[in-house]
Amino acid sequence: MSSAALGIHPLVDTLAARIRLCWQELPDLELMEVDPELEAISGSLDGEDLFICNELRRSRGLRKLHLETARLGAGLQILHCVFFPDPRYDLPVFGADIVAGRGVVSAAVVDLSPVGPALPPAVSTALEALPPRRFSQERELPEWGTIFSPHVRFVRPADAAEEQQFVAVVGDFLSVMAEASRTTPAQPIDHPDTVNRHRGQLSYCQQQKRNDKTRRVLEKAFNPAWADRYIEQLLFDDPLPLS
Ligand code: BLA
Repeated sequence: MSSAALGIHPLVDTLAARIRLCWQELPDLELMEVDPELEAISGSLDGEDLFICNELRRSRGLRKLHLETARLGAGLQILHCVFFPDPRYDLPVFGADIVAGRGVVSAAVVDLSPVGPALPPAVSTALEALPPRRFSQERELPEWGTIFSPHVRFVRPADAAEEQQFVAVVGDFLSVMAEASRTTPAQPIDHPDTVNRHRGQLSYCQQQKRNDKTRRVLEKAFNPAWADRYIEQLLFDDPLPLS
């Protein structure tokens, strides 16, 4: 079935395509198996269609590339995407979240988030050099949002032109991430910087798990135990211990 027939907002569709295109440009791209129970989830809730599609890859410097597209209940469509770095590489976390309902995008977030006190200098420099892109409705970050970089964009796109502009911002951030993943060297697994980045990624995952809005939607669509397992094992699984 086409995504339009499934009722997916065009912004979700366009961004998913943009992210898959970026994957193709990443070095040493590999498929990663998704738990068959979680790859394509469909069901119904109060007579509404419900489905979730999960795609996983990995590539040089990135332990897990996750793209989730979902339609949950009455007209709620979500794109969730995270590129988790391998802690041996000095790379940020790429994260994006789009929440649309009844044709309106209420939240569009994208960031390259640090796993230490600051972003890698080359990443900061590249982000600072991006073309300025303005949105009429900027949104305020929640209290757990201290994990995001100063470059985070969190907006409510006002119209189709701003939606297209958000796609451009995501494209900009993806290019910076792809370039960094091509050029950043690996450090030893027991290097103090690796250990610190591992800790930083754990804390990124912990903060994201404080987003009650994600948990509430999943609990309502499924149940609390399912939501908990899904968040812990797929959305924000901790990086493997270093030893
Ligand atoms: C907000 N995330 C939300 C909202 C919902 C979800 C319903 C509220 C929308 C709004 O305030 O307009 C739901 N997001 C989901 C669900 C999934 C999901 C169910 O990804 C997955 C199945 N969230 C992320 C990532 C980022 C992120 C990677 O998963 C950022 C990089 C951010 N989502 C994020 C932020 C908010 C949000 C900052 C606003 C939270 C708030 O205002 O309290």
